[in-house]
Amino acid sequence: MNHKLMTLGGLACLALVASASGAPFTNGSFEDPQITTGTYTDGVTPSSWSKSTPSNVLLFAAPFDYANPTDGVQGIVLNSANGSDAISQTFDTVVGTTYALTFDLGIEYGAPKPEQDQIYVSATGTADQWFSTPVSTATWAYNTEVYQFTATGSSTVAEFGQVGGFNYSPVLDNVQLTIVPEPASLLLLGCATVLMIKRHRRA
Ligand SMILES: [Ca+2]
Repeated sequence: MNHKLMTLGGLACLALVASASGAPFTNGSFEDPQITTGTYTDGVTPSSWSKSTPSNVLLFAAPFDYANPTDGVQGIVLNSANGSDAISQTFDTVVGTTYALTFDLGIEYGAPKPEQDQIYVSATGTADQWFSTPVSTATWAYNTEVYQFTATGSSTVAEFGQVGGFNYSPVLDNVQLTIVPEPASLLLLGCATVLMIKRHRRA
């Protein structure tokens, strides 16, 4: 392989690595836009997200009597009083790459008896998966959960929702998108090998 081809190979690898780690998933902590401290509203949609219609997805800012954020000062309640509520975001993905959505899932504080809610998470081309909240307690309990999907397109829609039937509602915060290590690591290893060969040939 001549130097020109190897340089092109190296650049291609760098471009692949850049695109594989640049998914612009944003506002997973629901901190934007900032609402008044101690209030909640279904009239504001968190930036970068879309809500189902009709929707009673509540954006809240601590201190709030019924829910507590796990990251920052704001979070959302998928308010089951409305029957069915969902929130979704569309973001760039690389076909064939596996991603993990991690999130903190709680339940509204104040349930008069132990209650456990469920939400579903879905992503384009991947089956829905259901997650249970902690059983309601006198503390701000939550579970950190992980949903994995393999991208089938250059953009993916991920949705978090519930279908009602609960007296108290699921609380969601701290949604983060990461690439599952294997493909990226292998790609980096391949690129490192190309670059090392290139450097060795130059020496
Ligand atoms: Ca937050």
